[in-house]
Amino acid sequence: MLGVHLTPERDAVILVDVQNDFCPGGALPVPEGDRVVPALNALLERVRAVAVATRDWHPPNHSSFKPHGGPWPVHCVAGTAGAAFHPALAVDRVAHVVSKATRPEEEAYSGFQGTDLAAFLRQRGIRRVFVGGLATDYCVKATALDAVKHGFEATVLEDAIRGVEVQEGDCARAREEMKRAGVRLMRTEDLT
Ligand code: VGL
Ligand code: ZN
Repeated sequence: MLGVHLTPERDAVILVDVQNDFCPGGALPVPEGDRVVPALNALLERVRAVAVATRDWHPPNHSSFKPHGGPWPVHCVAGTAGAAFHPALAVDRVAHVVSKATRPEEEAYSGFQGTDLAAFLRQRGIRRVFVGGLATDYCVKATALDAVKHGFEATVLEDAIRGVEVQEGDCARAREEMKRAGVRLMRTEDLT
């Protein structure tokens, strides 16, 4: 098997927005969103890498919310149960939590936007990031593209992501856009 070996000296796994509101039953549910949890947990159990988790962490009056002129239902309000990580996610493996889009006028699909994520990774000597979570066509895509822009080698874990698919084909287009930008797509089973 053509596998990639991960080491915590060089590699980080980024868990993007694995939060209750993005899972079935949540405020902005991603179809099968909860399915990323066992895939990511199994990966973190098997490989040695620095794990980082991002979370959408909005104020109640965030500009992305429909009542405030935005496109989305109210979701991931800081401190609420909907904003909490999925209860089964292996948060004990997570070395650093990154909260994003924390101010009313600031939207941040990327975990790098307005956060200390790049600085944290650089400080730890990380050169490669492996990205999974929610949602493929929004925060996963934006985070992977920004990782490349920040000079990291970025891989998206195809079996550990799910998308919103507001328009049919959004996830397929997101994958193409990521590939064009130099993001690699791999399955978690190909990592050791
Ligand atoms: C996200 C829509 C709105 C995401 C966040 O995590 O992909 N999508 N806020
Ligand atoms: Zn949001």
